[in-house]
Amino acid sequence: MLLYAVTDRAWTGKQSLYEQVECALKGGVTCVQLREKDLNDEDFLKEAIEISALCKQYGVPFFINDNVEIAIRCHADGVHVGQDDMDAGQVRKRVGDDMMIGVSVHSVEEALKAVKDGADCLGAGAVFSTSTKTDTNILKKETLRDICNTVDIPVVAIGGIGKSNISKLAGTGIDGVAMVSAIFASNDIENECRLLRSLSLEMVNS
Ligand code: TZP
Ligand code: MG
Repeated sequence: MLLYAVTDRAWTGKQSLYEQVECALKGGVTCVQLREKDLNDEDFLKEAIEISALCKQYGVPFFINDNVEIAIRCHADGVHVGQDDMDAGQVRKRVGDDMMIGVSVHSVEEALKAVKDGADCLGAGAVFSTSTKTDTNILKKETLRDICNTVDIPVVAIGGIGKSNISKLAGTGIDGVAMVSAIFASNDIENECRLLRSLSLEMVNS
């Protein structure tokens, strides 16, 4: 959970998403979430099967965002749901005990409910302002700290994180950082991830 890459095809072109994810894996990301907001199910599943196999080669857990059925069909390691998606308790019933469930939370209450519903990890944010997701508010650092102090499952911060501000998250108790644009908008994803990984490690250990 140290360096969690969340995909976005907005910056594909020179490279396909598959190639971008491979660069991220070579650079040392420790988790990959395939986040597709506009793809039809057939293309989403095809891509999920390919990227799932790629992540397996690198021994890195692979999550699907939102779409529980695609997660089941591609044998993902996990599925990540937001507060507006299928309720985590329902997801647990659908996927059984073997698949990890990640849940987006914005408060201690949501975090506690997610744990009760069977979540394995939490994404908390947005910790900084971001243009990648528009329907999100800034989560106070104190709230992030409270969430981390309250639950005993891994918590990953998300939203507007990049190399210039990772260190500001030190002391919050998070287990790692999730990023979209800092990784996928980079012109050199592999080296960027190498740097982000070492900064993340420094942050969680400080
Ligand atoms: N959830 C909360 S903020 C966010 C998501 C998916 C977007 C994060 O994107 P970026 O580019 O790392 O700010
Ligand atoms: Mg969602």
